[in-house]
Amino acid sequence: MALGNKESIVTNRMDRSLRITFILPVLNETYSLQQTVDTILALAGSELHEVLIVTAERTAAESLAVIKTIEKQHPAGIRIHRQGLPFLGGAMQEAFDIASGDHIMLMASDLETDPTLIPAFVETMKTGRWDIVAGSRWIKGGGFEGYSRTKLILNYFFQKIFAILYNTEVTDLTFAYRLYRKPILEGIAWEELKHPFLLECLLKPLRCGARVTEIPCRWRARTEGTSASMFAETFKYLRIALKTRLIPKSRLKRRIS
Ligand SMILES: Nc1nc2c(ncn2[C@@H]2O[C@H](COP(=O)(O)OP(=O)(O)OP(=O)(O)O)[C@@H](O)[C@H]2O)c(=O)[nH]1
Ligand SMILES: [Mg+2]
Repeated sequence: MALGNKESIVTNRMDRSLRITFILPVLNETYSLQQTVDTILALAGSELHEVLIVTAERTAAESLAVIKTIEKQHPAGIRIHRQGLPFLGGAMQEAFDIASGDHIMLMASDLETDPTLIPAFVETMKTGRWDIVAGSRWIKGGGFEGYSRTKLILNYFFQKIFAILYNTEVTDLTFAYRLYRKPILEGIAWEELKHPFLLECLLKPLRCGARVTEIPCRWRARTEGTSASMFAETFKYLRIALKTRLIPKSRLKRRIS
């Protein structure tokens, strides 16, 4: 029996590969990075377009050695980029610019973004009309393991403030585990170079009208290396949230000269 128009559109969306660029920024991970890449390659199947590993000048020699091994193990599908801009925000801004897939998966290589959840992101993106599928630690099924108490309390209140400011039902605006339709990121004028970029890259698309849904994720503290995020930077999240809320929509996009 021939499919009706509506049914065939849905079937096409399910069948078509998302062609995902998985962005993996790396500073000091070794086995966590290897496990992240292995899991992506095992689970992403035909949805995979490329794994884009972003390194910095200060990426540890041990991590660079693991990256070399990964390149040898998987000559196709792995791309390495040495960032020019500084810090995590700089790494992500450049990765957004050079990613060549149709979708972008924002994640980390320290296993705090559990790679076994990739199929849940893919399925949610394929079955809804979403621009962004975001991981949330604050909905049923999500959570934190090994997060500091002070950070947890701050995180709770920040989420509430951001949700009110942006009049959104999104419950986790700072967890950088998200699957984006690439066009929703294109042309946006980014400014943060450090960790608050992870908030900016959800708030600016939201202000541009992005349709966002969430899936539950459990965050588990890394078992190797250290976080590069500075507690003193925490209040910069408030600054970018306020600034992004107040600037006119016309200034959210880069000017084309
Ligand atoms: N290329 C690159 N990667 C980075 C940089 N800073 C952090 N990363 C990587 O980005 C990922 C997330 O960074 P973390 O510092 O763990 O940040 P976080 O988990 O959001 O912060 P916490 O909640 O404080 O742990 C990790 O895999 C880091 O190795 C950077 O400047 N350049
Ligand atoms: Mg981390």
